[in-house]
Amino acid sequence: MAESKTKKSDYSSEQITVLEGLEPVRKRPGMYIGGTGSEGLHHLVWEIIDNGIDEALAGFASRVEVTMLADGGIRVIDNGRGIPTDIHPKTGKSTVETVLTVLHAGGKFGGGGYKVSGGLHGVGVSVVNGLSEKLKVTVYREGNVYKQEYSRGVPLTDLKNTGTTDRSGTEIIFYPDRSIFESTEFSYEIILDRLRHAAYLTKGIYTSLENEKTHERYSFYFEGGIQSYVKHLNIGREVIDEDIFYVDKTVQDVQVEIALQYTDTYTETIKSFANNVLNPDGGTHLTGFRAALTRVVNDYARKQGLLKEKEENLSGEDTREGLTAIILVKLPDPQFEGQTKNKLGNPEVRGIVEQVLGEYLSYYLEEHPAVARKIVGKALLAARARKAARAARDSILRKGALDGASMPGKLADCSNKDPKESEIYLVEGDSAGGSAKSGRDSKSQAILPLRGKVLNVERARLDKMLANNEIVSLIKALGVGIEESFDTAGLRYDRIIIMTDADVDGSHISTLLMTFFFRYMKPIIDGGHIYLAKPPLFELVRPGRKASIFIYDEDELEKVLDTEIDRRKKEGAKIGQESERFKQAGFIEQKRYKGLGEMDATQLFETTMNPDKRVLVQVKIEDAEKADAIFNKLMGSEVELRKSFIQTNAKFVKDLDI
Ligand code: 0RA
Repeated sequence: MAESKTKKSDYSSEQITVLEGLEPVRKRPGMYIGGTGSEGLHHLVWEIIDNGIDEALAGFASRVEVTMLADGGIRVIDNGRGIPTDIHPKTGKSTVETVLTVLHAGGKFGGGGYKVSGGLHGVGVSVVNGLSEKLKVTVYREGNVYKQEYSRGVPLTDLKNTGTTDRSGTEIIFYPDRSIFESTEFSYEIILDRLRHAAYLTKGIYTSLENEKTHERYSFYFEGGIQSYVKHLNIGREVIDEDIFYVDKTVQDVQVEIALQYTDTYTETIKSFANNVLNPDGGTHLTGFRAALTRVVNDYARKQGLLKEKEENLSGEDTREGLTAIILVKLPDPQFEGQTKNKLGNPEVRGIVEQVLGEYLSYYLEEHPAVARKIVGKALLAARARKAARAARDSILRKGALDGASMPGKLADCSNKDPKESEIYLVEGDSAGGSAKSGRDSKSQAILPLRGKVLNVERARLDKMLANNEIVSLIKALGVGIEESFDTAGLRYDRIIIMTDADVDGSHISTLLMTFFFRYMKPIIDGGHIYLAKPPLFELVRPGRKASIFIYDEDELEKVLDTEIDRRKKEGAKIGQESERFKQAGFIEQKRYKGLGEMDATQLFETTMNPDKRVLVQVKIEDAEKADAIFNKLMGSEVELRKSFIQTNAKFVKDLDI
């Protein structure tokens, strides 16, 4: 990531800073490409592609074509300027060789344009060379064709002029080093996804991918750029108007491109990019965007009398409900912040984005009164729903329903009131709940059975959720309140353990609960308080029916059986007449558990709740985020997806409020 401080406008070869050879790259590949697994492997492809994209951003290339060769290599061709072939004054070698053999000599030139490569993720093409068994470069430049080959970053030949051409550009073929990468198998889907996004974000570029082995091929060209991206994101969603707002404007060296469209969903999908790199945590461009949107929608609503003088302003959240937007800024010197560098930091960008969107969106609303009215109408609805939710919550709070004073009837609380020494089991169904209540250690373990309609938190708003007994019981039992009244200080249990059947329905219910925690009680997940209980899948019964072995997954079953059979063989037991493996292993029965309900209270405690023996899986924020994403997909407004989900999960959906 170290960059040479060169003046961008007058690039010349000597400005390439020569830092070091490629030995460090081979010694510590992880430092340059993040690792030697699949992600690191694909990083090599991104590096080459990004250089081609940079040529497109600088206005010199219009195509980036990738081929997964039948022999395992990757070929990337662009029609940019071609890597310069002149002799580099510092190295005395061609610039091609310099770019390909000197660390950090790559990306940072190209005539003052914006760059994808050499930025946040860019490490330079030399890194790819250093990590490749073989790399062949062909440059088409100023009428000539130049070629050179390398092995593990070391040139095998000089750069040779091999003929004439009327094209221009760069072609790189590389074979990742099998002694470095865990696998050198590239993924068509992963590369294709990258090329799709590159095409959305780089207006007018054509990208393509071909897999020579499978003969798959696909190409992308989006005349609309990020407008097409918004359209793509809204597939399956009901849009309030087909028209997509779009602006592309450069202010003080910062190019701002924004596309947006409203849908009739409750979800907000805003993706922000700086120099074509996604900023998952937003940053100054997103802040500017939000400020402008809130202001413009409110101004319009007031001017049109849709918002009366006495009424309070629409909140930012209200104006973003159902919004899908892409924010793309390009700037000469992007600064990224935060531990993961996921956030754009350049302070000037905020005002510039706010100014550009402010000006063009208010103009757009004036020009499209029908769309404008729908947007404002939607925001007003969102505001009303928000107020209704608050009123519902306040009324419930007034009744004391959510505070700790009254505990839900179904809760079997533990006697110890010290949260540090208490845990609560959220149990699927009343029957398992009953067994859990009789089997538990009542001093430290509380039980809350959950059943019936568990709410679809994706589509339900807070007011509806608070009308749901299961959710209210849960909030009450935990003692943390909800939304504005949410406070982890009230948490009554150190561990919240979700205990469901080890089947599809069970996993759906835990998905649902995790989604709820993710949306409304994130700090509890961050605090490491949420766990999944793991009930056994099998019981191996010994002769005499004493001290059964409980098994928690299929692999473990095979291992235990193998070990037992081996042990018995060594002891000289006669094995072989018995057909079933559990019998060969000396057990008299192998039981398969389908649900918690099949165990009696003692078994349930011993296998799943006894702190000395049980298996708990801590829910990490990534797990909850995944659950949330699954939920969005399945329960969101994508009609077709939902239909097929409902068809395959009839029992689960019956319990959902969708
Ligand atoms: C150094 C300088 C220039 C372009 C490139 C490298 C370049 C590298 C790659 C890698 C793949 N495709 C590429 N295309 C270009 C600037 C060229 C100039 O100023 O003429």
